[in-house]
Amino acid sequence: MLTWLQSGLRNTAHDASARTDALLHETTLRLAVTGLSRAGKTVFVTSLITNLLALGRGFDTLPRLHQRLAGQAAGSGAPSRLRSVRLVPPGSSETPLFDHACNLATLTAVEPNWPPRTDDLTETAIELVLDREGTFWKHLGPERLRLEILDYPGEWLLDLPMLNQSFQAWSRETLARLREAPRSLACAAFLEQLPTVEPGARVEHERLRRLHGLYRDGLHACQNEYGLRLLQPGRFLCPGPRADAPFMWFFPLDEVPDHPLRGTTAALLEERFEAYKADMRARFFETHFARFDRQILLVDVLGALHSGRDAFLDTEQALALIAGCLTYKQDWGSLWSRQSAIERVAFVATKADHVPHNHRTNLCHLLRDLVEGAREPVGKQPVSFHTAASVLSTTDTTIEVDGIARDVVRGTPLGSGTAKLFDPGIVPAGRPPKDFWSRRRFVLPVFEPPRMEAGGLKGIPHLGTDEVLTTILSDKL
Ligand SMILES: Nc1nc2c(ncn2[C@@H]2O[C@H](COP(=O)(O)OP(=O)(O)O)[C@@H](O)[C@H]2O)c(=O)[nH]1
Ligand SMILES: [Mg+2]
Repeated sequence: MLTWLQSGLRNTAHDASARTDALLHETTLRLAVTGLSRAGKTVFVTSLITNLLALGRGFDTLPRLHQRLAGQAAGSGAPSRLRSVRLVPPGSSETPLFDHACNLATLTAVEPNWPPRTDDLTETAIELVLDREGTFWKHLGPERLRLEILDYPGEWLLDLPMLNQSFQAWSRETLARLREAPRSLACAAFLEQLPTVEPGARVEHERLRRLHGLYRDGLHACQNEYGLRLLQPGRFLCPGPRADAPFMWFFPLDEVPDHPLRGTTAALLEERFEAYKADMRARFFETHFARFDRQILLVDVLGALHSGRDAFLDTEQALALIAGCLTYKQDWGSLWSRQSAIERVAFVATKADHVPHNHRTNLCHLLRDLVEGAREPVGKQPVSFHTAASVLSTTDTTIEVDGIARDVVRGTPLGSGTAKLFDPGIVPAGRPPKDFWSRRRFVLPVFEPPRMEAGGLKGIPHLGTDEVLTTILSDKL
């Protein structure tokens, strides 16, 4: 009994001292990274962590950050305030761990490849130990900046407006959109079967499950075959955990009555819709989204530009919706009562190594136009715009066409083994004019990542990720 009491007291004293230490010496920031699928989130986080760890080993992998930490004396070889960097070992969190080691191993393999697809929220933490600035504060000893990095699918943010919608309103809005080309083509099988479902009839479980499958397949076809992005519900595309539980088996329904009778199709689908909203609210919006301090939003602007007009306009609308979620406090019911506002947002056009150097400024202007044109003004918190390539996989070069110099990039298409020149064409500095779409554009190639030292100890070549990080953290460095 005495030993138990002694150990209890020791633990309490230890906890209190750890809390005081954290209060004095530790700053924690929850840094969320999102973007629609294939925007480059996994690669971005892998590159950032690898380069932070390499910076801690003394390699100048993130020059902007290094400069910021060396302060006035930067450039004169002055020591940076950074003492060390480490990945914080996982504790007992319920959130799946971001698999940095596995992603890095794939990128730095003898035959380098891109990390596998992910569609769930994952988390990891990295700790920077920094000398304090100013003679007085130095007496307190070094401080720790703990970055809790969360990678989550941007598709989930597209569900935010659904939280305030009834099943009836959502169905009406969704079906109106679905009946327009090219959605109507991708969802033809679902739209053909929908009239066979009678909202007031008794539930036929197998038929409803089949219709749900057709709706879900239709959304996938919208994304994969037509490059469309404004698709709901987001978890039908990026399921995350509990992907196939019965509450997910719904689809939009024509003519939903105001108060569907129990036991009817409309009542069951409405019940599932409400259960889906409650689950999204509890598992994501209130637990994670409401607690982010900083947000990095990655956008594959070039990918959208090369997918044609319909895909581009749809991505633009999805981006407007997401940007609105991040930069505005709207009346999303009780959600915001638990939210500490996102303090900074960085918008990043990714995969900028697909275009040569002199096109990257236009790319940044285009991103800004897409976001700021969506809503005016963009919000109260600091917002910044960047272009980046998390893993620089090309080199810039110039060729001559009919006596005129043209800037292009050189890279090795994945699996081809031979480097090729790639001319991506003009990147417009704002929303493209109508005639832009009549020009022929080809699908952007997937380039092989560059050969790197196994383990990435010296870091990963990149473009601009240091600028993104330094901007989003500047007030804490
Ligand atoms: N060339 C190039 N390709 C990239 C870069 N970042 C991502 N990609 C490509 O985009 C794909 C999707 O990236 P990923 O990080 O998995 O996207 P996520 O779905 O947002 O996590 C990768 O498999 C690569 O082919 C980059 O910096 N340069
Ligand atoms: Mg991913």
